[in-house]
Amino acid sequence: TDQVAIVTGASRGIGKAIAIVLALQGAKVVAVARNEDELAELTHKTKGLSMVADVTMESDAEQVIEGTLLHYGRLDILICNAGVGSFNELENFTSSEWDRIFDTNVKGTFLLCKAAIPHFKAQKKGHIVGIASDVARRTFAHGSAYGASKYAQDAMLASVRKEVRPYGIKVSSIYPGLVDTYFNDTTPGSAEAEKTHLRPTDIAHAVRYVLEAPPHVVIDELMLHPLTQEW
Ligand code: NJP
Repeated sequence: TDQVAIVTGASRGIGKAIAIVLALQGAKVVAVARNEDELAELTHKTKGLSMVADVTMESDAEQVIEGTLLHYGRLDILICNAGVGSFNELENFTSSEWDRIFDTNVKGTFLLCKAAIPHFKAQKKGHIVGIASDVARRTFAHGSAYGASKYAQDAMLASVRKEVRPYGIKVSSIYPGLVDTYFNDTTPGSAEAEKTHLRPTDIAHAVRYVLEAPPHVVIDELMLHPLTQEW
């Protein structure tokens, strides 16, 4: 397809894999993140566009949507993937770490959707894909900040799904289990993770599947886990 897709958090991990898989499918990919060098390396592969932007900033979010429309003249798909997490007992979280997690995961998704939806409504077409988490559906010790942010992001997108459906706009949420990325300052590629984690490309193929649903079908939710993960 020649669809235009914005992928946030595309410099590494899951977002990078999504950007590459969509580009291989023929999409024009707009890769968004803060790290300019990693983005440049990616767009060399995707032959798409990259935009240095911080999803927690309203002006950046607006510029991503406007810049995409200026460059390609259209926008079909928004993948809200940028996200951060860290894990601790509640009383050990600093207020600023709490804010960083919520600003990125919740507000970042809000700001990108807010900027894109008027455009999707005007064209009576569009697809928002949120990379949520299985922890939007379960709780665990040390997950108060991250888990609460993912429940919030999930609830927001579930509400938005009902708001935009009358305009022919799809909202799909993907709930991965453990994925081998740079998340929470880890380094992918360890022998242990190979046995216990999904790969970023597993999530990218789930995104591709969701996007390929026929026009009259919307896949609202898709959860996937490594076979070895208990949850
Ligand atoms: O993490 P990582 P993942 N503005 O650290 C970007 C969810 N998830 O791929 O800005 C713009 O490798 C950052 O780029 P940069 C998770 O909650 C994961 O695992 O240059 N971009 C980088 O490209 C998250 O929603 C697992 O630093 C910002 C990317 O985000 C999504 O998957 C399990 C940004 C993070 O890459 C991708 O995470 C699960 C900002 N303010 C859900 N802040 C898992 N890994 O196990 C960060 O269920 N980024």
